[in-house]
Order: sequence, then C-alpha cells, then structure tokens
Amino acid sequence: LPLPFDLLQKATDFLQVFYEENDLQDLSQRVGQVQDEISATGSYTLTEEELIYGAKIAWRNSNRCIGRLFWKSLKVRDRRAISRAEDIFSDLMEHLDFATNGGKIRSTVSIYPAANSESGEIRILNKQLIRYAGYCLPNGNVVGDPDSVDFTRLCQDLGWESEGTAFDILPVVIQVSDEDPKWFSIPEEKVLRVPISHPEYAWLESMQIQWYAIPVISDMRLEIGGLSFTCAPFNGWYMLTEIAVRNLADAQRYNLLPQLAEKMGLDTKHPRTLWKDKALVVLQEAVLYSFQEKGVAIVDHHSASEQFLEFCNIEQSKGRTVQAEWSWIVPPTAGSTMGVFHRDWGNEILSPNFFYQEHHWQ
Ligand code: HEM
Ligand code: NRG
Repeated sequence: LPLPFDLLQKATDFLQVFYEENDLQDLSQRVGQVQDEISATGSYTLTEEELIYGAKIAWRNSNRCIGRLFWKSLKVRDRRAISRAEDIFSDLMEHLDFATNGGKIRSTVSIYPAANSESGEIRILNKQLIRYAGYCLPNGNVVGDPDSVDFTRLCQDLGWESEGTAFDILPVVIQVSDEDPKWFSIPEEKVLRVPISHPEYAWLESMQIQWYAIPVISDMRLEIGGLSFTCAPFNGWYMLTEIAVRNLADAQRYNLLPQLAEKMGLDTKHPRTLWKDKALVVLQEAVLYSFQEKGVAIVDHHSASEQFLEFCNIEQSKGRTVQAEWSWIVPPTAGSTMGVFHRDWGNEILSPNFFYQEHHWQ
C-alpha cells in the first residue's frame, strides 16, 4: 500500500482530472478534505461519483483494449459495503444477470472494498468469473481448457467435484484477507452458453463446440486515486477473434483446427495448402453466426478496429493522447486489412487503470 504522502499525491492527481473533465468547482476544498482524512486514518474514501468516473477512466486508459470507444457507458456497481465472501459471491451472481442481460450485454464493473492495512485485501482467484475447467489425463492429453489445468487442480484440492466434460464451469474462489479461500458453484441458469454451429456446414454442430457469452475478468486490480480495488471484476462483450482465433484454435488451447480441416477435407500434410487459414475462417463464421442467432452481443475484428480508431479521433479532439499497445490492439488474424495495423501509439501507463496482480495461489 502506498505511503500517505504518495497516496495524497495520487489522490490529488486523480481529483484534478475528475474536477477538470466534469467542470466542477472547489477542487482545493475536496483535496483539503482528503488530506485531513489521510492524516487521520492513513487512507481516504472516494465519493460514489468519483468512483464511477474513476472506473470509466481506468477503462479509457487500458492500453491493451480495443473496445474503449464505449468507456463512458460503463455501468459501475459500487459494492464497497460488501466484504464477506458469501455476500460477494451472491452479488457476483447479480453482476452476471445484470451484465448478461439475456445477450444484450452491458459493460459492467463491480467494485468491492479497497485494500486496506487493517482488513487486508479481497481477491477472486479465478482469471474470469466464467471459465471452463481443464483436466490433465494420465496420458498427458487435456480434457477442457488447457489454460485452466492448474486452477482446476486448486479447486479440486479445495473439495470441488465436477463431471469432467470439456465445458465444465469452474467454481468462483474468493479469498478475504488471510482467511482460507472459499469456493462457490455458479448455478447453471447464471451462465449463458452459445452452442457453435455453421450456416452451411451441418457437421460443425456435431463437434459439440460451445463458448460462454460473457468475459468477466476477475483477477485485475483497479487503481483509482492511489487506492487499490483488488476485487473489481469487469466485463464487456467478446471480440470474435478472442474465441474463434485464440481460445478455440490455439494449439495450446482447444486446438480445433486439425479436426476442422479434416472434416473440411483439406490436405493437412503440408502448411502450403493453407489448411489452417481456411479452417480458421470457417470457425470464425461459425462463432459469429452462432452468437448472432442466439442474440448474444459480439463484435467482429474489422468493426472493432474502426470503433477503436473512432475512439482515437474523439480522444484527440478532447486534447488527450491515446496510449495503446500495438501488439494487443491489432487482432490476431487479418492484421493488415485493418486500420489499426497501420497506426502506432505511445504506450505509457496512466492511472486510473487496471493492473495485473500476483496470483498468490500458484
Ligand atoms: C483487453 C475487447 C470491454 C478492459 C481487451 C482485449 C480485447 C478487448 C480484444 C485483448 C484481450 C486479449 O487479447 O486477451 C473489448 C471489447 C469490449 C471490452 C470488445 C466490449 C465492450 C472492456 C471493459 C473493460 C476492459 C468494459 C474494463 C472496464 C480491458 C483490459 C484489457 C482488455 C484491462 C487488458 C487485459 C489484459 O491485460 O489481460 N479488450 N474490451 N475492456 N480490456 Fe477490453
Ligand atoms: N481474451 C480473453 C478475454 C480478455 C478480455 N476481453 C474482453 N474484455 N473482451 C478471452 O476470454 O478470450 N471485456 O471486458 O469485454
């Protein structure tokens, strides 16, 4: 945790931006108040308005996010009064309902109490609220998501049991300060799943592929005005390539391209037949079609690229310089067909922002 002097500096920097961007008066009065609070208690409390706007700036400042055009419409759930693991879990289920919204996904962040020198910190140990388990078989093969194997083992060590399918939803594991972590199963009705089929290739449905509707990142630290919200899960909607090009296609993830190419009758003996490229396009068509059929929000990478460039134009017109990490912004397929490929940006880390934090279970 920052020293009181650092904290006051960071609080002041944030409040300056908050007051300026919202045309507010009496900044110095508010800074004085925060200074008194820090002197008396070692920390301070953001007003609800400050918290809401701070979370929106954190999204706007996320250098790796291509979805930032919509930063102002982020729904911020102020949940700083909830601190028991059981209560956090049931509130997270409400986050899922609200954000999923039957497929009309609402970008949402839920903010639980800030880390504090007395009460410690609250952590969700999962990378995302909804994610598939991964099981390593004795022969070395993996059932499910290989990226979840270690975390799945942790859940099992805590006493979690499951069916062992390729698409088991992991439990949510919550740790409050130095208590033992507690796990909670997500009721099936909280999880919107999208079965993947293809408008022309009926055989694709028989592969029984699926993905979940909503990515809720649950392991990042939200920093606003020097305060650390170590439990602040957020979601938007998916970009197509995240699911179709990475999660389902990466060799170290679901690795579906060889199976797909086989069904398509492609020659997989030699890379120059471009069988991977062809299978990748079919998988993208299928994921896009399936989400659209189910009425679940998703953005293709070409539209996302245009939206991001619009965000850049708006920011520039407001006198702000966009910071962005090129290698994360440019989508993992068809790169040079998109405007973002032909641009570059500074990559300075501004605050408020979202940061990685140690996974202290590993
Ligand atoms: C990263 C898209 C909403 C914060 C990303 C990535 C994509 C993306 C494609 C790269 C992910 C990867 O390669 O693994 C979108 C879309 C959204 C959206 C389409 C729809 C609204 C949000 C929201 C927030 C956010 C609501 C926070 C309030 C971030 C952050 C990262 C990120 C912090 C970096 C994650 C990391 O470093 O692992 N986003 N995003 N995004 N996004 Fe967004
Ligand atoms: N690539 C990850 C999700 C990372 C964040 N992506 C978003 N965030 N779209 C995956 O599960 O594929 N968001 O807040 O919408």
